[in-house]
Amino acid sequence: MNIQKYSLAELQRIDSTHFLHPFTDHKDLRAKGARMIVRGEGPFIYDAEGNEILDGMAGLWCLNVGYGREELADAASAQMRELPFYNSFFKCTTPAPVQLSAKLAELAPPNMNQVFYGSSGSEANDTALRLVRHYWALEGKPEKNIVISRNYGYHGSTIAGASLGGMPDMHKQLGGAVPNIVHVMAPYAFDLALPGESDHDFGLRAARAVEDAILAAGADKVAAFIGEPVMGAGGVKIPPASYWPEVQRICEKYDILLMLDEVITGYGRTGEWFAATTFGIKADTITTAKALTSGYQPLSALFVGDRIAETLVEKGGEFYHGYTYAGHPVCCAVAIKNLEIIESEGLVERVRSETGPYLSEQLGKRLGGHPLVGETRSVGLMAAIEIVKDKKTRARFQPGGSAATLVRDHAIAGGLMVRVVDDTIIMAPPLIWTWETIDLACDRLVAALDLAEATLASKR
Ligand code: PXG
Repeated sequence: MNIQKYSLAELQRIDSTHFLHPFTDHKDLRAKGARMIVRGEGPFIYDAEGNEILDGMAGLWCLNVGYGREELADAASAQMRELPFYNSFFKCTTPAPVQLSAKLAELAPPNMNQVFYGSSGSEANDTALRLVRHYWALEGKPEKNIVISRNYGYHGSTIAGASLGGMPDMHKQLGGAVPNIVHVMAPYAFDLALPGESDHDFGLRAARAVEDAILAAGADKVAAFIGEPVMGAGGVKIPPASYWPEVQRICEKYDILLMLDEVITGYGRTGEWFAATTFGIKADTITTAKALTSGYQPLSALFVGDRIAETLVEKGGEFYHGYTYAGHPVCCAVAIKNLEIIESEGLVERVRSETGPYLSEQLGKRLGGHPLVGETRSVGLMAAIEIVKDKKTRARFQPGGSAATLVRDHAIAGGLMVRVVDDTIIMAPPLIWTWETIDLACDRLVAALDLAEATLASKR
């Protein structure tokens, strides 16, 4: 788009007048105007004032292959010229989603051989919720329909997504959530572990909260448990190693389906194609979106495990659910090319054996000793930095979130885009980051922390 036609101030005025942004305080936006990003190249984004910013958030957990990939533009353009769209309803199909489905079945865990497409993670989770309930109805147990989810979980912003998620502010605005969803504690050791409790014990305790919820409701009433392998939007909360095996054991014991939400962790972020592999989880559904196309096109794929898929086929009858754009050929063509790039450049292996371990080490070495840093943690290229007032007691500055926001603002001004959740700084950069990019990000994080410390030291 030719922004030269407009001044930045004019674009910002039009933006705040006509564009209702997601998750935004609109009064605040009108007063201050939005940050205008105009271009991307490799790991960098550029704003309308010409600033180059290292994108520590990959767009919004999306651009695993980075910006400026001509091949993806070419794939979209070729598909648009040949067949821009045809639906996949009424026993019709098109080649691109067929090819993509075969590729996805090859990459996914062994029991995942079918996918259901949508345009977003929220839609895919809506499908997943309907599907697990439909599964139990087909199995003659329609009363088995409660889904257990977790505080801090994020599963999207449709009514089903927000109901599944564990964000109280979102629940308050729902005007009535989807019924029969129960929330349990998150495996967030930094805030929730008891004094002296080991990570291992805390992980088991957090998993057993799932069992308590099953027992409270009655196992014959519980359809499924849903969780992100690593909570993303809730603050990159990485569970202790003891957590997922115990959750798995509990789900198996009570015959509860296990739904994984890998909208953020899918396609290499944790150093495996899916975090199910990183954490050794065997799921019945896996929700994916975002990095499936590296965000170049809106597309979600819900993997449906053999157990559910076989029941759908064997018991027959129509599943009354689907979206116009399910299996959109342009989005699928871009996804195929995106997966090819991830594969041919060895990005997943690079995260697993090189950049992931290096990021973890550098965050610890260079930031861990800083007076504002309570903890650094990461898995693959997904990281969190806890900002505290007191390293020993883990007390936070007040009001909550203000200290991390200050650090974030300094980071962005210093050329590094990061996100903040409460008092946690989070990062999820493109998988093309190298050791040098990680060094640059750490330089900018240290500078931002020092600038924030200069203001915050007097408040201790
Ligand atoms: N599940 C997970 C785990 C997600 O992270 C969704 C579902 C919903 O996807 P869609 O495509 O419907 O947005 C997400 C999305 C943030 C942020 O602030 C995170 C998401 C979306 C918007 C903002 O970190 N994650």
